[in-house]
Amino acid sequence: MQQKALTGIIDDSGKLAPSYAYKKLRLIRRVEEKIERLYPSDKVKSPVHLSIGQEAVAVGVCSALEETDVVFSNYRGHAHYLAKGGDLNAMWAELYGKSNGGSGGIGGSMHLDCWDKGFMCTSAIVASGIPNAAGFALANLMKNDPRLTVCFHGDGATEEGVFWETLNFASLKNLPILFICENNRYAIYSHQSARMKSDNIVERAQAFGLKAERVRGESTQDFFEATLNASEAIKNGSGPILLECMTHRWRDHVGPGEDRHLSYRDNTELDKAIAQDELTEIRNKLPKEEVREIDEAVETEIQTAIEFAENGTFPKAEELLKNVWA
Ligand SMILES: Cc1ncc(C[n+]2csc(CCOP(=O)(O)OP(=O)(O)O)c2C)c(N)n1
Ligand SMILES: [Mg+2]
Repeated sequence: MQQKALTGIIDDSGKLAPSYAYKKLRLIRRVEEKIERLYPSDKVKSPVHLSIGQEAVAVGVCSALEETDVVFSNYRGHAHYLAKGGDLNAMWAELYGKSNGGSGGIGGSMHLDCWDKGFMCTSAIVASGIPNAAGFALANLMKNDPRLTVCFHGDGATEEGVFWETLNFASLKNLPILFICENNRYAIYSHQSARMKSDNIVERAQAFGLKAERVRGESTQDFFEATLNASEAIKNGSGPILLECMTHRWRDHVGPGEDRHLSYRDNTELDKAIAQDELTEIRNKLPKEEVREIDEAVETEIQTAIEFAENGTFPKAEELLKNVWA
């Protein structure tokens, strides 16, 4: 906690500092808005799954972690990557398919990593990060390495068998792992109620012997506090914990733009979520001058990343199979 105070992550009262939270939330929002704007130009070479609306989970959770803790994520991973401190230049170049991208330009938006900052990987395959994260946690346990492993996944990922197999194994072996279920209620265009008999991910996780709870509210501070408590418990040997974080995806499942015209969800529900935007709420609490400075710094950071990506070169055709194992 002392380190968090020194780096401005928490304020004097021990809460997540509004200026820190705002800077992260703003960076993530503006990065994704810029991606949306650039997308039609075909500069972004892969599909994108935007987290606009869900940023509070990523920022709340990652701000509570230590830099050495390690995050695994899914294809909707821009927010997790940036909240954990992932390098924006490397991310933008990766989106542009350039060699100076984090995965050498061959992974795209769904395959991000930044090991220096404890961000292991994202993956396009639903639930595939879950057993990988548990394997990492098991290795750490066996090596007496105190790092926490954090695994972000969606509500839809809990419908994969491997999710429950992993919970069973993690619980059995008392693995030091935190599962963050980002429940935006949808898997592509299907509501949770069309996919599950009852809305009880937490109860089902508890049946495997895990501590599991739904986070009380949907603010950055709520996610921060829940993660701090869970992280402390896990580091003291509690075994795995699952936090269900309720949230709202504002954009289409994949690609830029909204999806209101598809009429698969109640747009008034979406309007309500947008009206309660966490970013705006925190922004309104900060002095105007501070907001202006943060906004300017964020725009400069994004512009620098775009230039970094523009200046990169595409990987050579002969490099295509370089990292293929078999
Ligand atoms: C194994 C597998 N099955 C199906 C898909 C297609 N698919 C991509 S995203 C997705 C929905 C996942 O929903 P959720 O886990 O709730 O995450 P969200 O997209 O809401 O963030 C599906 C079914 C896939 N990529 N991988
Ligand atoms: Mg979902």
